[in-house]
Amino acid sequence: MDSAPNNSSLIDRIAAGDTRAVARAISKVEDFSADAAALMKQIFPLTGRGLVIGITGAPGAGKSSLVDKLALHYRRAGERVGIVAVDPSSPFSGGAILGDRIRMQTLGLDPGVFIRSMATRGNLGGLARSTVDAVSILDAAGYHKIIIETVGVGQDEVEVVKAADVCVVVLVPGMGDDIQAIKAGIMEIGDIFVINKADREGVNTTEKELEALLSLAMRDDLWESPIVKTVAPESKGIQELAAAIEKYREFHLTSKSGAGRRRAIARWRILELLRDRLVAQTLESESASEKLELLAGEVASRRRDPYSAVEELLGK
Ligand SMILES: Nc1nc2c(ncn2[C@@H]2O[C@H](COP(=O)(O)OP(=O)(O)O)[C@@H](O)[C@H]2O)c(=O)[nH]1
Ligand SMILES: [Mg+2]
Repeated sequence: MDSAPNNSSLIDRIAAGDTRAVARAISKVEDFSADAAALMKQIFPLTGRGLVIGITGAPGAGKSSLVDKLALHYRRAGERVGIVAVDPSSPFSGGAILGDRIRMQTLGLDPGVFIRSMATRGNLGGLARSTVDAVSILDAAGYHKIIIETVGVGQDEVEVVKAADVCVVVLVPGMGDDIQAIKAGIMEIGDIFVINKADREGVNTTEKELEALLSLAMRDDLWESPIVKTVAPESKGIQELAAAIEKYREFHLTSKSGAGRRRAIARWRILELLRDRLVAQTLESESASEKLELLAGEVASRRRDPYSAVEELLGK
């Protein structure tokens, strides 16, 4: 069956901002359905207008609360907001966390807000790719601001946030041991740092520690990442956060390093897609999937090494 006419009407509906079409398109990229590649090719020329904001941080840091209030802030300015929550631990789309469900109920009633949870399906991975594709679909649908919420733990999530136009790292007072983890990975990717739960004790100490850390690391683009203190449930600091995001957007668009970053993101997207494609192609047939299971058993029981297992899969 020819899927092109289907796609073109779907594209038209996405371009017109039809939320049901948007939801269907995102399901297609999540499921890696046969016509997803054709769809994304048509989506591409419609993208590049919205601002993509990545928000990351430890579980419980207040990311969802911040997204909630930030989205409200943008809605008051008349902007449409798309939200993509990446939760690799949740096998359900819809999000299993109570706070997220409440958020979905309040914001979700607003037709100017689109909320979607992404979760890994099966063992083929592809979460990073499908998330970035979902962002493109929302961009094509004319959402002015697209916010990605991810837990800053896995490599995939860090990559996804790196693919945003602006990366916001959320911390809380009294980080203690956390600061080590932060140094290790997430620190370099923050364009803006938020100390949320600023109503708690230790906020000044944390700010000083963070300032000290940031002063050690000079960025290539010479941007000095600001620190914004927030109390999300009370909407405190949201205005300042939005202003910092806007300031970075202006800086990013005008600086030379902005072009370099866009190129790095483009390269990452191509590689990610290539990786997904090759894995999918290699494991396409049922016999290959069975073979994977067989090989996994052999490697686990040390009868075989993983390198020759890969050669076996590729060589069929
Ligand atoms: N005291 C205080 N609690 C907060 C603040 N922001 C969020 N919380 C609470 O912290 C918990 C986790 O928030 P949530 O937004 O779900 O965090 P997430 O896991 O990072 O998305 C919830 O109970 C929030 O109500 C804050 O600024 N101050
Ligand atoms: Mg959350």
